[in-house]
Amino acid sequence: MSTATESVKQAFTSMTNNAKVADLKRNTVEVTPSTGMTTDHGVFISDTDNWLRVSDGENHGASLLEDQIAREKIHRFDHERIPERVVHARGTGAHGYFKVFEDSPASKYTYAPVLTDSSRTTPVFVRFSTVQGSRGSADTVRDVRGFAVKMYTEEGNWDLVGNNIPVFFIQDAIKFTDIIHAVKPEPHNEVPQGQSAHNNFWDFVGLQPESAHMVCWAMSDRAIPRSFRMMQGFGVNTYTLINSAGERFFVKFHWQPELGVHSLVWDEALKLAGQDPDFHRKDLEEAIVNGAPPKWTLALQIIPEKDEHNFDFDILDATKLWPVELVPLQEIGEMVLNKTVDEFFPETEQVAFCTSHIVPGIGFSDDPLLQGRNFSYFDTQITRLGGVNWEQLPINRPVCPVMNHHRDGQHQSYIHKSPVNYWPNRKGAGPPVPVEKGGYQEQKLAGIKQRIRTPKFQEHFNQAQLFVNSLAPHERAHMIAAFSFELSHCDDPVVYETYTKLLNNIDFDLAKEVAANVGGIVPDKPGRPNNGKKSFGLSQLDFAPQKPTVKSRRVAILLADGVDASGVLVMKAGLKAGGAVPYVIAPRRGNISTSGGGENVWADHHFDGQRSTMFDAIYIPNGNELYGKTLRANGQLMHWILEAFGHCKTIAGIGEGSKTIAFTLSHFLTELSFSSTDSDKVVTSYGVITAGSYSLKSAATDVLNIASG
Ligand code: HDE
Repeated sequence: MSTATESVKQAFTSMTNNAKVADLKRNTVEVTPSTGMTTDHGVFISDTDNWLRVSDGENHGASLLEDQIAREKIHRFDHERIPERVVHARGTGAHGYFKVFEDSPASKYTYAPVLTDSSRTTPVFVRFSTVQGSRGSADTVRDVRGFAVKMYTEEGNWDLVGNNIPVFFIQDAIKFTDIIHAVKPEPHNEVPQGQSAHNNFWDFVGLQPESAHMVCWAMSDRAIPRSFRMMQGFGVNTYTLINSAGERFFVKFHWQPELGVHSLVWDEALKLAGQDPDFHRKDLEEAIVNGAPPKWTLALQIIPEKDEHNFDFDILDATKLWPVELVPLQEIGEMVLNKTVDEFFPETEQVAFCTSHIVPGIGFSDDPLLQGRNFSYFDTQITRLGGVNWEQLPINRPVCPVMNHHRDGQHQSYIHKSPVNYWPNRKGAGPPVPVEKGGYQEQKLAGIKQRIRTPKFQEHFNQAQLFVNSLAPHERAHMIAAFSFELSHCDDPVVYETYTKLLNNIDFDLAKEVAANVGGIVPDKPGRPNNGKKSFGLSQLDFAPQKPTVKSRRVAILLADGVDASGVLVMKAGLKAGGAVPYVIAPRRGNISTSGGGENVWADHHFDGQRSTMFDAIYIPNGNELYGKTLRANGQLMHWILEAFGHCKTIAGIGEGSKTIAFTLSHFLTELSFSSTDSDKVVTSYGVITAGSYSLKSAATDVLNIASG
């Protein structure tokens, strides 16, 4: 998919001044053609194609087990796979950096240099993921997205392991096994893959109302992002910060994408899952190698310790967000992802995050979900990465020194030069010794040991209503469709009836519509009154990019023999100048003849090799009369136009191109009239409003400006 050459990629990579990337070089093997092939113990190999066997030269005899070369090759292959992550198995990652703004207010709240020192550039590695599916599942399924950030700070690694949704399904970590068992493929037949649309998930969430708020987010457009680059990230859990005066604050972390928040529409997501299961993975790589590195602003929500109980929800409850009207966002720095990985397995697969990895100046809260997570992440790596030394793996090791008395274990790769491996020891002050001010000091503990949930943890619907009330009409329509799709996939009436009943506690009209669609019991009165509240930042429309841009947007230029070459070249150059990624698509891949006998145009793909779903916009240039006729006789091309129109994408054309668009749309959508068939005019369409329409409209304007310029 990538249009950039390897040299562009390398040039870009070498621009990256990144301490972690430099550190990884210690383990990076430059594979050169002149390097002779060896076994793992370094002996040269002269034949890797034929197993050593007994033969008289004419007849094959037995293959010999003594052939170390053959045995090693097969051994190594037999053990290539490691367990996939028990959740978030499917993902992709990139390197980058985090930098604090010069006017960051963070030093009021923390002494952590990573959040306060604007002279620093902190290397990061970020892994985005889906939750439910296996490693090979599709990218565009309806699911929560993981947003895990590892910051290699000078004080040690800080892992902010977040999601693209600000709340979670459960309040207490002890329920994690249950929610994950319920959402994962069912145990008797391992169905479905990459979906929550099945009995067990809806059975569980119907009986566990604390999940109501998060379920609404998961049924919203947030769960089908257009790109990892166009979604927010949230730490979700409540952490703490401590400043140099010893004052403590509760904090929530937010990543705000520069490109705004955009989603696919469901039909696109479904089709892409088959047409291009790696759509998000490739999108991230394509943006980075084409010089459009994604960027996020890090913002904090801060609550002073003394105000902990001043809210009608518990600020330690991960099923609740902190409305920005009550706790405003404070922007403190930005993160840029500007380098793809060199090899997927040692970097993206072996990277291991732990919520318990924090640095001095940042602390935990008593959030019961976070407390459980702090146990789980370290623990799960032991199975997944084969032992306790997984923090020594190149991608996981800090860029600052690591020094302690931990020893041995499987895959120990450090050699410690010391006669003692315990503390205290007779060497007295000899290293390593505990230092005066280390991490993990600022813990607050109170209370009596009990298995309880406090009263505020028992209210589950207020914020679900807040979320639903805040959605734009099209977002609400998408949510109704999503609930209806999912519950239609549950064939047990107990399941869909229970859930539609629960929905009535959130929104009467929503519950009525969904129940009617899926065969639930349609309620005749609300389950509880609607609180009527709304909040900023819950609708995606609140995240229009500050500067609308076509940067990194994929544009398909559809054409056929007889096209006007200059129209194609001008448009391509204009799009490239704007940072967009144009592809030429024609009835066949290869040279396409142009009108007037000019230079041929190269088509990157044929009409059936790609689909409109893979692009943000389509453009059809002008050409000669025969060209126009050819276009209008091509059913596949019409499908491109109609499908893109149905997905509310920008469609533009000039001359015969514009005629073709108008012909197709008015032919198939007879209730719509397109007045502009004038061959000098540009025709555009973005149909009815849906998610992402803001950006698509802006993209349309930009494309047209470029085209007309
Ligand atoms: Fe995770 N989660 N989680 N989770 N989670 C894992 O750790 C867990 C939760 C999140 O790209 C596992 O290394 C528990 C919330 C991400 O490698 C595991 C609980 C949030 C990733 C685990 C939660 C997340 C994981 C599996 C409830 C959003 C992928 C593999 C108390 C803030 C990280 C691994 C990557 C991965 C446990 C809930 C985000 C099993 C027990 C809430 C992004 O340790």
